[in-house]
Formats: sequence, structure tokens, C-alpha cells
Amino acid sequence: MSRETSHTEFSRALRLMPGGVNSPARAFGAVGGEPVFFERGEGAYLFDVDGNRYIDYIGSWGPLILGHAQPQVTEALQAAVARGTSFGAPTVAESDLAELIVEAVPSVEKVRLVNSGTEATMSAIRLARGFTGRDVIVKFAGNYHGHVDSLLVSAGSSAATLGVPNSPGVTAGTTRDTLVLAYNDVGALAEAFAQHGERIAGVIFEPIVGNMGCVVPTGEFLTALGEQCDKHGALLICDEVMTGFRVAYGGAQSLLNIKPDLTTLGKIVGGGLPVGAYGGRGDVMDHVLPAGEVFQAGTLSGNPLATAAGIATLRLLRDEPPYQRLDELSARLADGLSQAATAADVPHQVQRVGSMLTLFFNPQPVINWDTASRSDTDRYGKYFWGMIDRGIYLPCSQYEALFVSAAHSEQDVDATVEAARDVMAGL
Ligand code: KE4
Repeated sequence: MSRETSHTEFSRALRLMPGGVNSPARAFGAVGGEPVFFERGEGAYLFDVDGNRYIDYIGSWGPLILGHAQPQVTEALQAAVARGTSFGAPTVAESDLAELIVEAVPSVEKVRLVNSGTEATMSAIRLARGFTGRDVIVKFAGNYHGHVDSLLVSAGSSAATLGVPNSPGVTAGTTRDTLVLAYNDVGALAEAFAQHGERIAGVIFEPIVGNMGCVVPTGEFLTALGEQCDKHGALLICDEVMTGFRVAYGGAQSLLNIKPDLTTLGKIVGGGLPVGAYGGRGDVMDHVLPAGEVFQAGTLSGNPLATAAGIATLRLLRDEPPYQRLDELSARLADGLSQAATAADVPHQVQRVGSMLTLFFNPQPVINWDTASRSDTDRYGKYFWGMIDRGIYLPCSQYEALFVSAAHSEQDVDATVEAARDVMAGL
């Protein structure tokens, strides 16, 4: 498969942008080689600048649950753009999108629209601190919440040791109020609250993790999160940027039957346009400026194009829910990939919730970052390149989830499994 034009374009991009990309997740750093440049998407497929077609399992890292260039979403965007792109003033569409979110997500009474998942989590953390008057935020290793300074942090030496920066440019002062714990570790959570309980403003977590690969919470962990936060007056912040409208129309919280104080959203709520959102208890959200004192603002928040794409996407998901079919198709893919790895005697785990799943090259079930990080990432890199050379576009890291869209067919899934059989035999 020739990718000459991608190579030429990447050389040009390297001269213009750091690493030749606008987000490191796309840079193929974890799998080696050079990223592919794409020129268009259609349904389940991406077409690169050399004319190669790929079955796409990234879907822009989650937003495109309906597939690329979905006709009704495209139509809504075309109508919106003809009316002007941004007014910097209230529009009905913002209330329409807010209403869809409030009606869909059980715990969200009020919501604020922003421009990215990072903005949503950054704002939710500020709100938790402003509402409680406390400083400490708890997060979990292997959970990613965007490039929020105070969350770019590595775990301290013990569950009760505050975090240290894990990126240049993040000051010790920024992370000294962040506690990093092991996901699914009920004991560590209890210890952290025992030591810092009265200082903890909030706990932020991925209800189904996508950012260390797909990892599910235990029932005990979910119970402990709610109980500890309630007992100590901390806010539970459910980061559904990836899982919101992905695993169910009501998000992971509707599947897991949890009621967080705040929820963050992104990706699907914008239908491929830049939208993030944070929302939750009305008494908490009413602390956000101008209703309250917690500052947050944004020039393009809730802009007409992004809200048009988000509204069209959510209305389709609400009125013609694809979740049953997505679950069946994703199970077919998960089973096929597992059978391919087993046939090639490759140690693996396939972990899936709905249409997000990860094939881990790991002999053990992955329950936290410690187990995830023992995956064979070299083998994943070989698998990735074997699959891309057969026209299957997978996440370029072992520590990501792949996504099946409503545009994928059984034929696409069967072709993917066939390619995996071929690749696995040579791993
Ligand atoms: P954005 O700022 O990238 O819109 O959202 C940050 C974010 C927040 N919370 C969760 C649970 C997320 O998964 C993300 C972003 N996800 C990554 C992929 N795992 C985005 C890909 C990228 O950074 O290019």
C-alpha cells in the first residue's frame, strides 16, 4: 500500500507544526512510523491522500458514532453555515442542545456548553473547588481528562501522597492539590479520604475507562466512590467525554446506575464539531458565572455550527437508537478478534462495553494502570501496522479504545477479523 503523498505531506507538516500534528494522539508515537494523511471520510471509511481506503475504528477518537459525513448531520451543518457561523450572543440552538443533554443524562439538571472535553473537565474541577471551598482533587492513574494543568500529574509515592507534575511547564504548585490513586482500588480511596477527606473538593473518574484501553469499574469501586464523596462532602465528577452517548443514550451512568454530582461531556455531543459540556446538580451549576461567582467563559461556546451538528447527532441517537445493533456488531468484532488471537496462540484480553473495546496484548485481565502497563506494546505496534496495511485503521496506541459506528456493516467487521487472523499468524 503506497503512502507516498502522506510521507511528503508529513515532511511538510513537520516544518510547520510541532511533531507535524495538532494532537500527539495522532502522531503514531506509540506504534512508530509516520501518520497517514486523510482527505475524506464516508460512513465507516476513511480515504487517505494516496487514495487508499480504510475501515475506520477511531471515528475521530469517539465523536463519529454515526459514521463520517452522516447525511442529516451534513445537511444540518450546511443549513447552519448559510445563516452565519457565530454571533457571540444567545441562540435557540444552544437551548435545544442543552435540553437534549438534560433530558438524556439522568444527573444533569443544568449544563454549560464549552469547546472541548478539556475545557469541560477544567471547568468542572474549578466549579467543584469553588462550590466546596476546598482544594484537593482526586484522579486515577490511567484516566485521562484532557490537558488540564492540575491533572497532568503522576502518582505520589503512596495513596496519600499528593501528585507531582508529569509535563514540563506544569508547576509543582499546580499539582500539589492533586491526588492520584489506582483505579478500582477501594482501599486506596478510603485511605485518601481518611487522610485528606475534609480537603477533597472532588473526585474525577472515567466511569468506563477508554484512556488506558477499555477498563470497567468494579461494583465495589463505584459504591465506594459515591459513599466516600457523600460522607466527606466532596463532589463526584463523572467524566463522560468518551462514554457519553457512546455506551448508551444516557451515558455510562445510566448503565452503571450511578448519580454523580457533575458530568463532563464532549466528542459525540458535538457530532464531530468542537463541543464540550459540563453539567449536573442545579444547586452546584448555579455557582457558575453569571448565575454565581465561579468564572468560566468562551468566545465560541455553543456556536451555531457546533450546536447544529450536536443537535442533529443527538436527535438521531434519541429517535433511532443504534445501541442494540452496535452492541451486536461490536460483540461480533470482539469475538472474532479474540478467536484470531487464540488461533495464533497470542496471549490477549478483549475488554468491551457496547461499541468501545480494546484488544490488550496481555495475559491478565486489565483492571488498572498497573496491569494495563504490562501489555506488550511492541506486539501491539506490529499488529497495528499489519492491520493498517490491510486497510484497517485502528487506534495508534495499545492504551486507547476502538469505536464501532452505526455505519459499520457485518461485512466490514468480518473483513477486519479476516485481516486480524492473517496478521496474528505472523506476530
Ligand atoms: P478533548 O479536550 O480532547 O476534547 O477531550 C479531553 C478528554 C477528556 N476526557 C476523556 C475521557 C477523554 O477521552 C478526552 C480525550 N480523549 C482523547 C483520546 N483518548 C482525545 C484524542 C486526542 O487528544 O487527540
